[in-house]
This record gives sequence, structure tokens and C-alpha cells, in this order.
Amino acid sequence: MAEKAEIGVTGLAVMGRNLARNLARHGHRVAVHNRTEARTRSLVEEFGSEGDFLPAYSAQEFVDALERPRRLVVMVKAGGPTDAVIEEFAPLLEPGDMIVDGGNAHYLDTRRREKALRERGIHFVGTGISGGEEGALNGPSIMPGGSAESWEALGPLLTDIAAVAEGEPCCSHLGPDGAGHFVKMVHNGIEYSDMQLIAEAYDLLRSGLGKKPAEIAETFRKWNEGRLDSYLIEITTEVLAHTDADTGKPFVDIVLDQAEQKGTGRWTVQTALDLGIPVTGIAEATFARSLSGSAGLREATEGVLPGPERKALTGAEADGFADAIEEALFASKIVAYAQGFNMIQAGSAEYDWNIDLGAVARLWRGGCIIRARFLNRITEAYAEDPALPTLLTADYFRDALAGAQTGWRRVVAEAARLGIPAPGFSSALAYYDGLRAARLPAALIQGLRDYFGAHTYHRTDRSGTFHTLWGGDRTEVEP
Ligand code: NBP
Repeated sequence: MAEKAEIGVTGLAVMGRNLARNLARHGHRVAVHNRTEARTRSLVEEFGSEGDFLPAYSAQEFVDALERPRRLVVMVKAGGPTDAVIEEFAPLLEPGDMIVDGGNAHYLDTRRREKALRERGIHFVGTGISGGEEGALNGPSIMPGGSAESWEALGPLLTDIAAVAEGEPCCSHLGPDGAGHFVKMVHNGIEYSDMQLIAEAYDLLRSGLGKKPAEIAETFRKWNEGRLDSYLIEITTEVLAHTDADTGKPFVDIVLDQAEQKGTGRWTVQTALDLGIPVTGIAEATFARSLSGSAGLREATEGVLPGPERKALTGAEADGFADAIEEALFASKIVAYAQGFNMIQAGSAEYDWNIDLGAVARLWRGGCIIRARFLNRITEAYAEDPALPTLLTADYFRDALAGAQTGWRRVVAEAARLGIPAPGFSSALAYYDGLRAARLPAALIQGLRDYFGAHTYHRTDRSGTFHTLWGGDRTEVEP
């Protein structure tokens, strides 16, 4: 009988196909399967020479092709298709076998599936995979959840195909059940925020300074040589420098300005609301996409709502403004990451995942879409103090914010004056100032709540719960 495969991949669209090739290129014997046979055939026909593939054309054939305990990676469309595939394969598996869901599942679905399969003796390993098509092939960032036992069997294989950053694989076990998919969800939320901030910087350079896309590409290229060095800034230079072949116009001018989303940003915000964690950077980025896509609303308001005429700054007003935009971008990015890490901390506490935040920063350094030089700084911050309440107070980030804030404030003020929307920059600054404030106007909100709803309040000068008799003689009582 033919030698069995170490691992199998079912779902051979872009991600699954490239992940299977990545495994095979690393010398692993890989069973491959897809609902529609043609994808399996084409993978073997086109790339069969890259490694040891074992094509399977039925679920039973696929399961039989795997050595025990079986390691079965599912790379299908998240949601119903994942449940359908689990239902198809689980009855064919035996206790101790593993199903790895590498799709973008919601972490609550992963928790549900893990629990149900655990009762059947099967390990279900929700695994976040980032890096898109290219990453899946050449080394993604891999965020596995699931049991410690399954990590023992899967760790070496996943680590083998992951990206490597500074000699370390971008893959580590993050915690049980939904931990991996939770971290992947927040990763995607941060990705939304990063892109929104980059877009705002572009808009301010263009409308605020009158620069052309090709010039702005050069500005980003220069920024990418400094502390903003990251994959997203790098590809921003590519997209901005690109010219549309049909019209000869800058590519960015012929693309419809309505940003789409597949839902992970929305999930991050919804979850953050449930956990009570202010991820304002991600929320603003998600809502900014919704606003851009509100075609009817934008049509009804464009040219109707009054505001300042968009006029580029000139002379002394323009002096140093590009540098200030870089500062606003860096400072707002720090805030967005600090919020994202606080959210992971809160999720970890809520579900007892015990996620190592330093490990998260380490595995985002390579392979994934938000890979960036400054993740090293986050790793260092958590290495120094794993219980850091916020990244903002870590030495490097506190100093960076101190140095950037004059420019950051100038950009937010100028954006408001010129009528250029900068929700990411301004909400990040408001969050920063909110945290710095010795007193917040929340005291007034508590007073109002007590007035209309007798919701009570606490006092600053003594303990207890109080209510003022607003409709009566306004004496204070302790209900
Ligand atoms: P898609 O998300 O486009 O899914 C297509 C695959 O799902 C095909 O193999 C298809 O089989 C299979 N499938 C569907 Br649809 N319904 C099925 C069912 N009921 N039973 C069995 N198979 C079914 O593929 P992708 O873009 O490669 O992404 C795979 C996963 O990875 C997704 O969860 C995605 O969110 C995640 N992800 C994608 C990226 C990216 O950059 N694209 C990055 C990170 C994560 P068929 O060939 O028979 O139709």
C-alpha cells in the first residue's frame, strides 16, 4: 500500500492550494482534496512536480490517505461551508484525529465546533492564517488555537511552513479553542485601521498639500525607510505609483472610492463592544468603509452640505506639514495597536486563554498583512512587562508619542479647518487625550443618568452609592 500522507488539505481555492504547495515544497507528503474534483486535478497537473501530492477524489479516499492521528486542514469558505465539511469528515475520523480550520472563522463558531468535536474525541484546531495568497505559498503568519495535545502533533508542520522573522517562525500556539481565530480577527481589525490611517495620510498629502499620486508614492517610499517600515506602506507606494493603462491616469483616480469588507473588521468591533474595550481606531476604520460605501447618502449630500473649500496649504502653512502627517500616522498607528492588544488581553481573560501578548507581536512580524518593523518594539515592551496595562506607557511608545504629538495635533486641527475627513487620526488623538485626562466629563453623564433615570452615582470623596432627589428638594440619599 502506498505510503500515507503526513497531512491533508481539503478546499483547494487560492489559499488551500497554496498552503498545500507550501507543505509539499517543505518535503511533506500532502493529501489534497476539493469538493469539485477539477481543482484537485489542476493542482496536481500544474504543481505536481513541486512535491509529494496524494490526490483524493472522495472524502473516504482522503481520510484513508492520511497517517494516524490524522491531520486534516480545511481551507473552505468560512461559515456554512466549514460546518458542511466538518459534518462530511467527522464521521469518518477516529478519536485523536485533528481537523484544522484555517479559514477566517468567527471565534465563537470555533468554540462551538471545538466543543462539539471534543465530545467525539476529535481535536478541532481553529487556526488564523494571514498573508493572503502569496503568504500561504511562501510563508504565512499562523495563529493556531486548539488543545495542547493537537499543538504537539501539528506544531512542527505548521512551524515549518510559516514565515520566518529574524530567525523565528511566525507561528505559535496561542491558547485553547477559539484563541487563534480571536487573534486573527483582531489582526484583521488592526489591518483595517492601518489601511484607514494610510488612506487619511494620502488624502491629507493630496488635498492638504496638493501633491500628485506619484509624488505621494515617493513620500511613502521615504517613510518606509524609517519607523513606519511595513508591508502596507510598501504596497501603498506601488499602488500610488501605478498608472492605469487604459486612460493614462493615476490608477488611484480610476478606482471607485467605495471600500468593501468581508466582515472581520465588523466582528472585531462587535466583539469589542461586548467586551467593553474601546477599539476606536478599528471602529472608525470600519465605519469609514461603511460611509464610503453609502452611495445614496453621499450622492444626496455632495455639494449640498456647506464647508470650507478644499484648498492646499501654501507657504509657511505648508512648511513641515508632510512630516507632521508622518507623525500623525505613526502616533495613530501606535494607538490602534495598543487598543488591539488590550482587546486580546480582554478576550484572553474572558475565555481563560492565557494568551502571551509578546508571542502575538512576534508572530505578526512576518508573513501577515500587518507585518511591520515596529512590532519588534511591541515584543520588547511585553517582554519587559507582560502585564503592561497599555502599550502607550511602554518607554519606546510613550517617547514616540511625546515626540509626535505636536505634529499629530497640527494635522488633526488642520484637517478640521480644511474640511478633510480624518476620523482615524482624530479619534486616536481623542483616545490618547481621554486616557491622559485627570478628570473626564463622564461625571456629568453620571449626573444626567441619575437625574432622568435614578441610575445613582459614586462620589469622589467617600464610598457608597448615591442618588439626588432631583424632582424633590435635591437632597442626596443612599438608596
Ligand atoms: P474561498 O473562501 O473562496 O472558498 C472556496 C473553497 O470553499 C473552494 O474550495 C470551495 O469548493 C469550497 N467550498 C464551498 Br465555497 N462550499 C463548500 C461546501 N459546502 N463543501 C465543501 N467545500 C466547499 O477560498 P479562499 O479564498 O482560498 O479562502 C479559504 C479560507 O481562507 C476562507 O475561510 C478565507 O476567509 C480564508 N482566508 C483567505 C485569505 C485570502 O487572502 N483569500 C486570507 C486569509 C484567510 P469548490 O471548489 O467545490 O467550490
